[in-house]
Amino acid sequence: PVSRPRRAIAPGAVHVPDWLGPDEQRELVELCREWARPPAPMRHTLLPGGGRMSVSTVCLGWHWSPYRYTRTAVDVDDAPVPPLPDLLVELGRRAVADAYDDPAAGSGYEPDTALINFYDRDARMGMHRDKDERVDAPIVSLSLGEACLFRFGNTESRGRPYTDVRLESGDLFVFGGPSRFAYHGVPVVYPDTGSARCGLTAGRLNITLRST
Ligand code: AKG
Repeated sequence: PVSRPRRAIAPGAVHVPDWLGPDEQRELVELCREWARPPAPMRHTLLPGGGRMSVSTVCLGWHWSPYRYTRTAVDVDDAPVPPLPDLLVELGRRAVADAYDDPAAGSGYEPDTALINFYDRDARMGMHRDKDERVDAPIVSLSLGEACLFRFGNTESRGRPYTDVRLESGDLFVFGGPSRFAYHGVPVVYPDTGSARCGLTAGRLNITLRST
């Protein structure tokens, strides 16, 4: 297949379609299945207001229990959180270097946490900002499985202006700098868009790398 062109969505926010090849996608899907296992398995995060997130999530490195990071999975039986694998740190560095076309930005990137979200076809993520991590490091996002609508907004409000981007399996999205605190969300996962090529036919996985 012909790769689609890399696109700047906003200052500091870049979409790189087809960034992961099919072999890398399959390897990551397989690893996500391992990471989702006990003792701190993938679960629906409970929000302090009483809500329950529709995505299910597993954390590596540090555990996100809204709205802070902890060393153990405080809301999952206080289980130990697996370390962030070197493979993801290296992938994050390559992602930042490629997205910004800047090898130095890539080698300076030090993620210490991954959040892995699984979306079934009814899952959504409301517009929010990633505010619980360092401001000076970008967020790296990798998509696997079914395609979704990713809404990338502004830093002031959940509303317009925003840009709607279709994220497909293998796509990379990096946002940092002036876009680091932009509101973003996933209003819809497109059903029946998965392919066995990536090892995940139903649902969508999203891996975000972060520096706490
Ligand atoms: C988050 O984990 O904070 C996200 O916004 C995930 C976005 C996505 O699933 O593409």
